[in-house]
Amino acid sequence: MIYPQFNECRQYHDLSGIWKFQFDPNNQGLNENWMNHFPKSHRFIAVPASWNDQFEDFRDYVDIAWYKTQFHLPWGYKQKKILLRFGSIHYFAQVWLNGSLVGHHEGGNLPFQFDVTSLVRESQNNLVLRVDGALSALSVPPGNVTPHPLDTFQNNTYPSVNFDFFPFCGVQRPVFLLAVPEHGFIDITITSKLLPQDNAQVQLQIQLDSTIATQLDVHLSDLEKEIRTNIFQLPSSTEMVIEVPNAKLWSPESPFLYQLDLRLKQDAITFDHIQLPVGIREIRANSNGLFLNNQRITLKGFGRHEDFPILGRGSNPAVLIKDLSLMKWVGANSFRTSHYPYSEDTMALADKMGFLVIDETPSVGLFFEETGLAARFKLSLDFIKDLIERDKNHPCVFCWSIANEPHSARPNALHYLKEMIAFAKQLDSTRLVSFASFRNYDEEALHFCDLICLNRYLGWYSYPGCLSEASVNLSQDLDSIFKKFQKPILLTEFGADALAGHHAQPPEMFSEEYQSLLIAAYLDLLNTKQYIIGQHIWTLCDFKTAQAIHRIGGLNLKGVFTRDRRPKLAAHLLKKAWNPS
Ligand code: BDP
Repeated sequence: MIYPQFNECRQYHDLSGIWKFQFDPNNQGLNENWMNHFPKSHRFIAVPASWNDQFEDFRDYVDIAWYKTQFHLPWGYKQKKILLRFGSIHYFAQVWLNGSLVGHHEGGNLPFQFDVTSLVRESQNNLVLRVDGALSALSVPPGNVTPHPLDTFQNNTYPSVNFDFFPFCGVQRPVFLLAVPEHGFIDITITSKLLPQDNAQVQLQIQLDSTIATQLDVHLSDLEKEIRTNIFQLPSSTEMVIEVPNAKLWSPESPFLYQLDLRLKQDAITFDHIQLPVGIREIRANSNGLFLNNQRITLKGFGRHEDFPILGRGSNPAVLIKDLSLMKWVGANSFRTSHYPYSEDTMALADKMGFLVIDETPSVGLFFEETGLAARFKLSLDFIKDLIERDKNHPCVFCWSIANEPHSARPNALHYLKEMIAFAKQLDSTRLVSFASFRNYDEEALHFCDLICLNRYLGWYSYPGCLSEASVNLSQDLDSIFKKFQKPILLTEFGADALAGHHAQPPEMFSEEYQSLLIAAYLDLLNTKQYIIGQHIWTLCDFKTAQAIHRIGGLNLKGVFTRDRRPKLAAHLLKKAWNPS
């Protein structure tokens, strides 16, 4: 799916703003034909943003709600193919345009689009959505599931979820009306390869509808030459290699992006045009470490959440800039999109600002066996495919994470994890594949990963308050895992809750001092181990969770910044540790 472009051939119109909105706790809307007669008693809602924090009375509501907006077809869109594109709706969406059902989509964090050319009118278009936020044993992530005795964590939360973040619902990313050429580019895959003597290749796989095209022009910025191809020789799927002498490589320190322009022409007139940034870089991992462009690199960064007061999980450019700037300020060069795909803006900005990203699917809290396994497995594969299709051209993505902390003690888990990892590798052989594990050296699925990602909470959930015992045990734990699997290890999570402004001497749990000391102790230990390729602190900022006995104020306080992005002591410590003068 090509990200919306704005040029002489493709346009988009952002439908974000204030929409009409109606909660539907009794599931009346379908019977009462709300797609044609939206209730007069409706309230108003901001799009994009989760619905939970916009009102005083429905914060914990994770069920059905309806949205409505109206739009006119912008000038110039009439002769084009018209698509409606949704960046993300959580969790299940049904879409009606002018009373006709256009389609539906399951899954809260990936884009989907529908061709509405035959339904759209020049004016007064009514767009209505029915959004069901409920999670179940059949959804990914699952929710409202009774914990299994083999599960380490027995979640008892309100709302009931199988993970540790608030199940925000609604239209959480922008809705675009797109005008695209009727015939044109369908998909582009860009890969790059380093060659000796600073040369490189950019490889393109282009899928197009060549019905009316007579010529394809390819241009990579900074290179003198334009590649021109006679389209009659091209099948609808074609490959092409661009030689790049003295290539400028992409890295977090120097995130150089070439610009690729692809133009489809009919009799010398351009009728489709795609522009994409291209970062040339190569990544590999082995027991000696992680290598970017043949140089060993150490990852410093965070697990994060898309989370902010009032917006919930709604995307907002200012919050995004703030978060990536805070990470640069601290000296980070990497983050993981824990525990779901982040906005497309996030990925584009990570390319530009220089972050190496572990791109994670929404498969968090996955369990194996019991009700709905087939449905969860199918969805997990669908989401791997959709994520790779969406993000495959981003140089920032170096690793796909197919799950966070799957409950893999159950007998069936190994088979399913193996299949999921193999599927990701089959779709993309140019990147690493892994998942974040909370288990020990008995996690047999680590055999299938290119890189071992571990989440560890010694000094917090185990050895609470006891940092030296935590360090000793962590050290043994890591050594035994490396000994068994002989693969590089990244600590994808470690940290401690700290209530901002709460201090203690001697340090104790929940104080800023204890959080800093725990992080410092981990960094000291990790820096002594050659097989450790990096450190991701859990987390960048405090974030909202479901209510639970261990979540004061419905917040996970492991942020080194508060939820409103103010630094705790640990942020200053990291800044020193990651920017040695
Ligand atoms: C880890 C989970 C993460 C939680 C964290 C915690 O991966 O989502 O927020 O624990 O408890 O196990 O803080």
